[in-house]
Amino acid sequence: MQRLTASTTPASALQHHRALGAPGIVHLGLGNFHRAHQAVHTARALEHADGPWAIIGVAHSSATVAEVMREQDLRYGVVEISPERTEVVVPAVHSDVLVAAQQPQAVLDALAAQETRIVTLTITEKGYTYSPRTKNLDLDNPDVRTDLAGGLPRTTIGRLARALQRRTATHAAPVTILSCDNLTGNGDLTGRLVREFAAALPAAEREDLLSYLDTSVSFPNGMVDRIVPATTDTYRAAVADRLGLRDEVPVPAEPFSMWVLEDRFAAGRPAWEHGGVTFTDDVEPYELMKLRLLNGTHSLIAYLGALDGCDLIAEATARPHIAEAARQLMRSDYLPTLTMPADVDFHDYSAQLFTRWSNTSLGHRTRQVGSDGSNKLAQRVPEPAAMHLQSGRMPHHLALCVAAYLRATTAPGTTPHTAALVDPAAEALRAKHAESTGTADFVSAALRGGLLGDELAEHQQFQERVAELVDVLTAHGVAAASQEALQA
Ligand code: CS2
Repeated sequence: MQRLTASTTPASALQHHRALGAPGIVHLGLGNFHRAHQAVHTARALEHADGPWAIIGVAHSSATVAEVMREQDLRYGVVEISPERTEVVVPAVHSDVLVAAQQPQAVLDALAAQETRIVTLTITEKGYTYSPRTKNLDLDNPDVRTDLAGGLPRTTIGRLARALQRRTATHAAPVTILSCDNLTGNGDLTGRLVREFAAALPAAEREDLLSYLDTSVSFPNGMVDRIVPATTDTYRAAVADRLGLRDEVPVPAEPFSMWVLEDRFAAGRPAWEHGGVTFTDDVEPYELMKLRLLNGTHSLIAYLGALDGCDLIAEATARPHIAEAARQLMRSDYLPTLTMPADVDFHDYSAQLFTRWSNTSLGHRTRQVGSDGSNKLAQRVPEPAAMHLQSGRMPHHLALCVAAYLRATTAPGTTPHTAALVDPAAEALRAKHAESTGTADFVSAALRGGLLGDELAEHQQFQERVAELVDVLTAHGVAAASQEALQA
């Protein structure tokens, strides 16, 4: 079978037919999410107006996708899949791909180039090298320290700061840095971390950079949403079936996609308003709605599902006790902490979430959503939990989410799906678990270790509730713990 390349891409699958123009965008984090979300919205915008919006995609360390994309003339298929239909589109918006671990100088050059107008990021929560407890740049992180000392940077924040320094010293052209990660106030946070990095530099290096940051660099906030599982042979087969071509790096995605952005671009942007993007002055209600109702509930479903023996999110959502726990988490614990965006109705949104989670064709795995909980939960649990606790109410389902995370992480042998979870904090949590005198002691040690911020680290009643639920999960399983959280 012929390979997917520029010359074999069928016109019917190609997402845009206009000129890409110069590479106005450098994207850090060439993962599946970027390739199925931002690339697709940008291709749609390019259908409306020509570039300069070709994208240079930068992989952080793995060269696999970049190498195959090069072999395929930077083409790949996005397989939009639901039980009703499967469609393959080819966004074709990349003009080059780089691998930061192998080509750090080329990455710095691309970020510092005058023609770069926007730098977009999907580097996941842990890529921001900040402390989930303080939300400040983690100055104890050895890579951050090395980047501050000079030489070619290894962290994303270091790379951004060093590239901005070079821009200041050369052309000083304005640029936008656009975070597309699931973090509260993702633009504000990125801007603050870059400033903290700049502030930690020697005085002689610091001043010009800080004033360039003030005058010429913007960090809009944004909310991104599309469920994008890992690639498997099923999706390679779907491209072969639909296009009659061999694509080694297709990206699966649900049909749904949403991107809400603040319109604060220092040096222009693609006509994304024609590419399905919503612009607003106030992204926060969208961000919090999505981070809590979708991502927070996703975590609960993933941990309860993995503990209950489910490989897939759709399988977990189909179990009535897990679905009920998810519904309660949304309605009782999350909704009261939200101001829903004016154009979104809670009932419609939550019903739509259930439909999306129940997409059985998608193959989204509990292990994918459940991995990296130590970085993800900090965005999804502490703030809403604290809001309830401050007004004297126990958020039982947030406690259940934390309990399920702790149980899944410290008893990986429970099912093959808990065994498959990957988390940078797992080892430390297991050590605490082994040393503790009982569940309450363990939960308190885990939370005092900074897992979920300062407020929950001090809240004894919350910790006791989490410990009770861990005990029920351990002794009686997921259905009993879901019932216990409900009865409260
Ligand atoms: C998920 C997200 O893995 C996770 O933590 O909750 O990746 C989720 O699928 C996306 O944010 C959907 O937009």
